[in-house]
Amino acid sequence: MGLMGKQDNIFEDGNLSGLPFSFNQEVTEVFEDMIDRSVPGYRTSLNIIRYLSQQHYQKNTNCYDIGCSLGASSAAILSGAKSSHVIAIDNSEAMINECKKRFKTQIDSKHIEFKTEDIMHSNLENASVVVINYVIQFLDLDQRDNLFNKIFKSLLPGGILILSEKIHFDNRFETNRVFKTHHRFKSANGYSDMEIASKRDSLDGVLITEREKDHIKRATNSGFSRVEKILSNLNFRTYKFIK
Ligand code: GEK
Repeated sequence: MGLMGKQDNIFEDGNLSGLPFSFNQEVTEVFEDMIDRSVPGYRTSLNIIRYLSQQHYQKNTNCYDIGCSLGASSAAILSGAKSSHVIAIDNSEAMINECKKRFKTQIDSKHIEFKTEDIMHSNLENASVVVINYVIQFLDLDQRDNLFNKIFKSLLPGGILILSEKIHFDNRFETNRVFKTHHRFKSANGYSDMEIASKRDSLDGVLITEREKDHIKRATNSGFSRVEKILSNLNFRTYKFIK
C-alpha cells in the first residue's frame, strides 16, 4: 500500500476498461498508491520540494502547485514554507473535490486555495516557488512552451520552478534498458505484467515524454538562467530552474 487511500488494482486482469487513462474518480481513489508504486523517487521529490520551498520562498508571494492531484506537493511546500500562500490547480474535478476535504483547515486559514482549472488558462502572478511535479508530460506538446513562458513571467527575481518529469533518451537502446529496469521496479511493487502492459496501453498518447535536453532547452528559452538537476531515478528527473 502507498501513503494513504485504497490500493491500485485498476488494471488487474478482468478489470480492464480499455479506455484512455484519465484522472477520474476511480483513479483519484487509488492515486497515492498508484504514483508511489509507479514512480521511482516520488517520495524523495516531495522531500526536495519541502527543502527548496523553505530555501526559496519569499515573504508575501504566492507558491503554485500546478497539476496538484491530491495536493502532495502543496503539503510539501506548506511544510517547508510555513507562512506561504499556496495556489493549487488541477483540471480534474474528482482530485480537487478530494483536496477540498483533506485540506479544510489550511483552506480556512487561507494558507491554500484549490482551483479546478486547465493550467493553460490559469493566471499566475507574484510567485516565488512554482512546482510542476510530473504534469508537463500530460500536456499537448505545442502547449508546453507557452506554459513555461507564463511561469517565467509570473516569477519574481530569484524565484524557482521545480519540475519533475518522466523522460526518454536519444538512444533507443538506453530507453529500452531503463524501461526494463522500470518494469522490474513496478513488478517489485506488486504490479503484474498484465497490469503494467494494460496501464501502458491506456497511457498511450496521453503521457508524452520528452528528452532531458528538451526540458532544459525549454527552460532556458523561456528565460531561466540557472538549471540544476536535483534528482535522477531511472527515467524520472527533477530539476530546479532559477529566475
Ligand atoms: C503530485 N503533482 O502528487 N491542467 C490542470 N491539471 C492537469 C492538466 C491541465 N491541463 N493536465 C493534467 N493535469 C502531483 C502529481 S499527476 C502525475 C501530478 C501522474 C493534472 C491531472 O489531472 C493530474 O492530477 C496531474 O496533472 C498529474 O506531486 O499521475 O503521473
